[in-house]
Amino acid sequence: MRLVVISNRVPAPTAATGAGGLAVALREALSRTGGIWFGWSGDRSAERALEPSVVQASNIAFTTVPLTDDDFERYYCGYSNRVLWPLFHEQLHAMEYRDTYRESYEDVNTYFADVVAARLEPDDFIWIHDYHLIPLAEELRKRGVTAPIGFFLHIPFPPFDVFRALPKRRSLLRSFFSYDLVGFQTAMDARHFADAVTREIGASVGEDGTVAEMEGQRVRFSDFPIGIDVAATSHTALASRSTDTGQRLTRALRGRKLVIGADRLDYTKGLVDRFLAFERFLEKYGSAVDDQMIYVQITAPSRENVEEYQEITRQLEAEAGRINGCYNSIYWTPLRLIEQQVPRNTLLGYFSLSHVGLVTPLRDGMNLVAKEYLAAQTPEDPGVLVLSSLAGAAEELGDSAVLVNPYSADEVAEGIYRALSMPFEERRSRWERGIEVLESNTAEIWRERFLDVLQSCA
Ligand code: GDG
Repeated sequence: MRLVVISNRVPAPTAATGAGGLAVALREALSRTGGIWFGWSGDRSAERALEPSVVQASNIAFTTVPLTDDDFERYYCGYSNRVLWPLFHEQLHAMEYRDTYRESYEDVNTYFADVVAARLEPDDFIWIHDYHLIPLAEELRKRGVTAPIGFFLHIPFPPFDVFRALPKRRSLLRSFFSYDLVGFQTAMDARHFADAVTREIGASVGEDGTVAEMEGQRVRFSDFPIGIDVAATSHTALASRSTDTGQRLTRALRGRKLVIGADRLDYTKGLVDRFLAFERFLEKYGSAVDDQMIYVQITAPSRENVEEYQEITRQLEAEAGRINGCYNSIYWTPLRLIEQQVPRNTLLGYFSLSHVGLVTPLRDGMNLVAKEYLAAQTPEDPGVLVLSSLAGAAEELGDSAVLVNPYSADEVAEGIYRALSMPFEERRSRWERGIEVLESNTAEIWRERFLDVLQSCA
């Protein structure tokens, strides 16, 4: 038995261990059984490749192909990031549909299928990741692949009333039926999926809501909330407190409490609304917290070629300048915007030294920052997570975080104040509940649960 993982991007073999939880979890799964990690190399070239480039690192073959400029514009920036990403996050105003995007999406999935199908062995099983590659199993089946194929959607599945805004959506829904198993982040996503396939393409869903059937095709589906490596995250965070960067932050804080946010730069993360909520917090509580706290927002650049992302950068810079302009004084600048990717251990150290973690996406499949933030705290002085009720993580962490509606600046402002002033006993008991949840569903447990069910489909 050999595992074949397929995702839009494949991490460099050398980078995977330093990267976030997901890359590590998948790499571990691959190293256990040996296998292939296939996807886009991140390069663009004039022609698609007939033969992939393969870098063998111990028992894993990192197998990649380039995209053409057209593929990049239409499949990646277009259908994946301007259609499916906003649609699935219920941000219809950001959706920009074109038939040419959809055609390119389908075409790149056939390109991937051609390259992968030629490299499969009889007892392989295949795990496909995320919204870029929904039709891939169907294309593999057309090429005679009979291996078990699983799919995991990292982002939310939208309610049917939102989903039906997608033009020509039926074939996308039908393509889910070529999988043996489809995993979602939350039970709500799985329900939305069941609703869409029954209402749109007349599938029937079994009473327990985990099997859908259509024209003789049958797919199992369920929620498999993604986890993190709690022990490694906590260990790295603790170790990072006493490094130079950790000590430098402690000195810079001069006893002030740190509110921290760290997000990929993306409109779904609700950063502009978060800044406005922080302004509301300063309006309401500014005199009480004057020079007693600072808010640091780290935004790691992403998808820089997509115009909307450049626009958020401009908005954030303008808002940060305006808010600081209103509230800073000779001794206090309340908001600091750091527009760069911080090394992972430094970031976890910052989480550990902070008092409040601010995670307020407008919608999110799960949100690993929320989980990493809790794992980075210590029982001696745990920080408080202020979490959007619209993040998938809220389904598991509702008892341990201060839940807020990210669309309400008042609620977020109050959440920040409540977190900053929360008594030790309450902080500790909330954190303990959170850690218990995280330990009961680590990255390893998530992966093994999914692969066990997938194997049982063989
Ligand atoms: C998708 C879904 C789902 C952030 N800033 C820095 C940095 N990060 C790391 C975090 C975390 C990762 O990036 C972000 O993960 P999220 O889960 O928050 O968000 P997406 O990238 O949108 O991921 C999401 C996830 O897939 C997994 O299924 O949870 O809902 O959208 O690990 O720590 N890392 C470093 N520097 C930074 O400045 N090193």
